[in-house]
Amino acid sequence: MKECQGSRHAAGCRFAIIVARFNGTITEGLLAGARQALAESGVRDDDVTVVRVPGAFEIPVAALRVAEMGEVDAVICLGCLIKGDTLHFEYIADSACHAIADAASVTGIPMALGVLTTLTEAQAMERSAEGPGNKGREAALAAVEMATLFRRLQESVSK
Ligand code: DLZ
Repeated sequence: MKECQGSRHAAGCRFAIIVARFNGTITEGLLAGARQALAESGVRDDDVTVVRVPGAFEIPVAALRVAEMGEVDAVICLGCLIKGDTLHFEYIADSACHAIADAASVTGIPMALGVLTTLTEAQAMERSAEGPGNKGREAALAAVEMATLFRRLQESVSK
């Protein structure tokens, strides 16, 4: 029997990070956490492409386009939606999350979801602060695991 799982070491893997500019203070914190986690996983800076988009709504189409180019092992999606007084939050959160999942399914490229959906700015600040609870970091680690899993899977089944 063969078993296969990803690793924490992703040297040689290539990643794209799609980051929304909306709620920029928060998303820059997520980006810093993601970049740090990739560096700790042995990923070279040259193997990381950061793509900036206006808001969370634009993340999926950018993720899809990058994945379709076939040059990355995984895509990390970073954004921040904070609940306001209108229904915008629900619409954007729902469509962004579904479309990111669809983009991953259609392309077969793993996409890590690092889009915060919080009730308050304080909750978003907490989840984008430096440290182990940073959700950009968590998303990057998931991307590392999936990227390395898929590379190993390729080796394992082609033996
Ligand atoms: C319009 C909007 C609103 C109200 N809230 C957010 C938000 O909390 N987080 C976010 O990333 N983007 C927000 N946007 C912008 C939309 O994502 C999108 O960029 C615009 O509707 C233009 O398509």
